Amino acid sequence: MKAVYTEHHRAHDVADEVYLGVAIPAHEVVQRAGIIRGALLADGGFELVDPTEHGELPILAVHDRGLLRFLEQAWSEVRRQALRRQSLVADTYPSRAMFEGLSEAALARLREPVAIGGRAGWWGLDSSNPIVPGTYEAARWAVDVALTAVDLVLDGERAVYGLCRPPGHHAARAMAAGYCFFNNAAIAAEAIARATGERVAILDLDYHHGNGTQQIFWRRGDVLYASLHADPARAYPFFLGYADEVGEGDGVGMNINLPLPAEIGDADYLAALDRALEAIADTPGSIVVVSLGFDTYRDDPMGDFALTRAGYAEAGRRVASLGRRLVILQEGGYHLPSLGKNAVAWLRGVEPVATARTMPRP
Ligand code: OKP
Ligand code: ZN
Repeated sequence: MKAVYTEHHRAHDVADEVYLGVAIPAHEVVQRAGIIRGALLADGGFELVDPTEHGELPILAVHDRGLLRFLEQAWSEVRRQALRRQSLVADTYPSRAMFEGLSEAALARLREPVAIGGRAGWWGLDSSNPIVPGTYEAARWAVDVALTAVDLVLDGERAVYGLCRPPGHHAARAMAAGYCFFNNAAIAAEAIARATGERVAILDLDYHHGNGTQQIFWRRGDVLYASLHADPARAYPFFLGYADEVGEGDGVGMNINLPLPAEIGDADYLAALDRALEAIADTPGSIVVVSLGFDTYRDDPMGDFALTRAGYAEAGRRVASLGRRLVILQEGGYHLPSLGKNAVAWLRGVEPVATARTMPRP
């Protein structure tokens, strides 16, 4: 299997994140991608491919131009103001209750502030998502990783893995959030929809609900979003991800949330996966984008699921059995000792050793 990877992810080098008001060691760290890359190379069944640059247009097909500009400018602004810090976290977020009672017209007059602390709040959601000097560079390349995986699949590959870092599924049209800046999977799905004219399905298997992907395609009848994730009643992103969120307008029925309980194991998880796969099989289209997270692993420090490596291999097999082409993009997963082996197990489930390595070529 081809795997798209670039060292540019290293530019997004975060030391700490803010959790309930205190700095803790960051979860979404540089080592994550190197560990997965190393495991792919050690396995031998993967061909590493460099991403190619795709420019701003595919990003602007999904995201607000203001978000792109903010992320591009944030660090030079921090430097210009001579703020002495290694990372930028918003000072003030525009909470919904602040605007209670305002008319649509008054809401429409709300504007991006000039001060950097306010700008970060305007384009952000949560305090766990610091911006560092190389964030923009890395986030742009993560999009290029995803779009290169799309190119390869459109050129005929059956399944391609994009080792995106930073991840993307919490980023909405006009918002960065939860370690995510640009929504790699949404940008990939939009590019596929435009290139093929077909419907596209996004299967989100990260532990967290992909609120950003849901938001971007909420009213779209041509993009199916199906997600298995921790019940938002107990887990980030807290405010979205419930089963009754089904889409609106043309998108009614094209958003499927399967919130899951703590301690869920392989058997119950795979049963939920089958429900999502049935919905995908019922939707026309030949390509599925997978948002793949390993924070569902039993030892993950952030998740509370109890999945095993064997469960990942089976999940990969079942997704492959859809018989559709797959653009598989990395999202979360924070248990460093298991991350590489879990990725290999999942991807080998899609493309077993026998086909990749030992079957004679015609
Ligand atoms: C990103 B992805 C816990 C705070 C968590 C952000 C979580 C982002 C997860 N210390 N806040 O979906 O894996
Ligand atoms: Zn996650």
